[in-house]
Amino acid sequence: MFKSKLMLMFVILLALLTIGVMGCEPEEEVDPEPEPDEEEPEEPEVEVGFREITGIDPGAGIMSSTEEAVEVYDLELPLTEGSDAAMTAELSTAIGEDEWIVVTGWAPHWKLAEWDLKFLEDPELVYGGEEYIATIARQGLADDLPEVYAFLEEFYWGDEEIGVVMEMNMEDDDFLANAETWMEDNSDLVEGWLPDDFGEEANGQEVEIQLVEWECALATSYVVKAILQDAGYEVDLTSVDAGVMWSAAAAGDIDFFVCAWLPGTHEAYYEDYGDDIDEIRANYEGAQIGLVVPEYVDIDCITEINDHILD
Ligand code: PBE
Repeated sequence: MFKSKLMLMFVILLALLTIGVMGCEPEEEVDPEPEPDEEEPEEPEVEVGFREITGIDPGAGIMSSTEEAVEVYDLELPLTEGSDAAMTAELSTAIGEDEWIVVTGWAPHWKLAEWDLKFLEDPELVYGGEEYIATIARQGLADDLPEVYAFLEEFYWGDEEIGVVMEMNMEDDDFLANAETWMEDNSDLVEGWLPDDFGEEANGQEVEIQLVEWECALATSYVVKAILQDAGYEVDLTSVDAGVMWSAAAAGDIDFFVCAWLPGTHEAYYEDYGDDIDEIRANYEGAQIGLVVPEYVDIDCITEINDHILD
């Protein structure tokens, strides 16, 4: 009897000890099994591949280069037409949804600062090499508006400058107000482009400029307009198609434009109109065109596009 009592006490003690020891152990954090209804909703599968090449305005040189690329690389994708603004809107949507997209792209453009993008390698060099952006005038401008011409002979800027203006334009599309702000913030640089007593010959004379609504052209053209207006010129700046712009300068219907892409992108226009215009100078160097995809798109070369075609 006594023995069995002792035995019982021993068992109880052991049990207590065991509970005590267990209680000292750091509590293991066991994740509760997720309740089925608490599970993450399944992400819809992102389709990996392309349905089209998102193009821009049909008059852009990059559109004819891309038609050539479609032939040279036998690309099984249609090239769509649109505009620079529509193309960046589509880029934005696709990137927001991690979808694959391939666009006609170029530098300088704010899209390259806004998103992680890459140019696809172009082993056949369909898109050519480095381009420069030129200021093209009608013949006779040097005689008719010498002061304006003297300014255009100096006007040249780089990534830093055009990048700031494009960024301002991306955030707020009051292009003229942005150009005026930039001009005030960069008065030393602007002064350096201007002949002495700039504006002396202005007297409200009209200056006609055209542009195509590419971001780089908007930035450059509005800065030039702001500078001329500030000096007392009346500036008429209108948006047109690239072909219209080249032919208008050749016909002497406008004074100048600042968004010619040479030697490759506007080569066909140069062949047609080169003899009848005055190429003043490069206003930007180191431009590039090509096919552009977001960095997460898992190809690096145009030749890989056909491996990723969606029906
Ligand atoms: N771009 C921008 C133009 C020139 C400026 C490359 C779209 C073009 O392709 O003609």
